[in-house]
Amino acid sequence: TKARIGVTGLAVMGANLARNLARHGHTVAVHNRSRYRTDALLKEYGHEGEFVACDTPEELVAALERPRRVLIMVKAGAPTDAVIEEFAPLLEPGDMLVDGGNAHFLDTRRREAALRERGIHFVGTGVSGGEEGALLGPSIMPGGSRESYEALGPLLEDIAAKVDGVPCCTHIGPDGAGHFVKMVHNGIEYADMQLIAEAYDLLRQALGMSPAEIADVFEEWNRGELSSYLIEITAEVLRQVDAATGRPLVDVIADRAEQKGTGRWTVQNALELGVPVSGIAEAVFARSVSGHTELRRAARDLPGPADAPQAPPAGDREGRAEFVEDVRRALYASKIIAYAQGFDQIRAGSAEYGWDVDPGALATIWRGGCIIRAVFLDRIREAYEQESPPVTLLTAPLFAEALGLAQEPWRRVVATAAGAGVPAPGFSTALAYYDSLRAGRLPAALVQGLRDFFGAHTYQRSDREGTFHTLWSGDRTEIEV
Ligand code: NBP
Repeated sequence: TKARIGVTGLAVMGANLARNLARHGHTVAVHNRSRYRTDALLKEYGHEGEFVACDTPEELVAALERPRRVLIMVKAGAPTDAVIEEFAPLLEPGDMLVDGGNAHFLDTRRREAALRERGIHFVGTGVSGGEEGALLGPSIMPGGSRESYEALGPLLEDIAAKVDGVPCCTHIGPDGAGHFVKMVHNGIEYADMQLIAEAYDLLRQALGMSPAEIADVFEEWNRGELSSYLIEITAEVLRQVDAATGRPLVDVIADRAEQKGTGRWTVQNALELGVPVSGIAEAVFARSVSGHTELRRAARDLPGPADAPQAPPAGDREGRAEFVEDVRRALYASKIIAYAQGFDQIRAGSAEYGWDVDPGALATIWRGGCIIRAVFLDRIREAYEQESPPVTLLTAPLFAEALGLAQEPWRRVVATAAGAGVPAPGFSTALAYYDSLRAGRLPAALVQGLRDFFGAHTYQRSDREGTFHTLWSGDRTEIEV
């Protein structure tokens, strides 16, 4: 019998996806550029299911039933192009090449267009959940043609995570749509982690709580509306003690956050589309600030507030509990903003590239398997399933109510952070966005006035139609242009 699917690229992700497929009863043909990985997979896990070890791309292709499905799990970038060039000539019209790597969606669009001309379906697929997700059930975001999803979808849905019996996999949209939403997913993940880190920092610095005490707080929060994978593992990381020094591990880890680039891609694309994703952008910049050792060293002696911290002192138990609750509400509100902005970007991208992405379906498949999995995504799904979906998630009834309850605590937290000199860029930018959208009038009017003054860029009036310019260097009368 022929294999149902082939996997090429058997590093950790490819090997785990191949095992996941085999464990679900599918015969999997496996191939890797260097044979040792194929051997290792067969030797250690060959008993888990039916594998067909292949030495060459030709062997892999020959081992597959038709239409052929080849899942590429190699390093993103040039290696992906190299592998596509190896396999494409061996395939026939109707066959599918699936890229499960972290490709940039514009590369996916290019590859899809080129392969479509050769009659091959190219399926750029976001896969989230890391190594463990790949093995036990990831969240899967396939793009590409609808036709390809008919042949591939059932297989992917089989190995995806399930929430309430619903697989965390759906057809996202044509060409680069799958990789696009995976990119924004990662951007949201950046924002979520930054907000969690700020909440921790405030409890630590303003209240003077220990990492273990803060772990207790996160464990408690994980039982409520914040319940999520990231909140859960925050408690675990904060509780970890370094074996070498006996200190909390979080105090020993160097405070420089690294990045692989998907957050940066998200913000670059948001700038192109003109979508304000300030929460994600601040998170990317916060990582970048943390890595600027030289800047930080140079600025270390700049003055801070004289009387920090501003939060309730150790004796004031009630006040301290109230502050912890304020931080929880600020975190939840800021999280709503960051997700709303990410979903705005998905809607804008979908319109720009002609994809018709269904945001409710996306929230559904992010409920499990992926890093941002959370109860909260069910609320987003519900918001988009309403008869008239909201223009922004902020005004969906449930979120509007949560923001209403949170807004005063949120202001207190941002004020406390500013007073105590604790940086909270994520909380602050989220609140500023909330207030900007709410504002009856924005000072953008003055910006337009300035632009007209120095560059004759003209302006519109709010009381009548037309385009106007004031003769700033003349008699300062207004003309219609
Ligand atoms: P890596 O990203 O470390 O890639 C290693 C694999 O690429 C090996 O199989 C290697 O073959 C192969 N490869 C390279 Br490098 N250049 C090649 C070439 N020119 N031709 C053929 N094969 C080549 O593997 P990974 O961490 O398993 O990730 C795979 C993909 O999944 C990446 O795109 C990654 O971004 C994405 N992803 C990773 C995660 C995660 O949590 N790690 C999550 C989601 C998505 P060799 O053995 O012969 O060197």
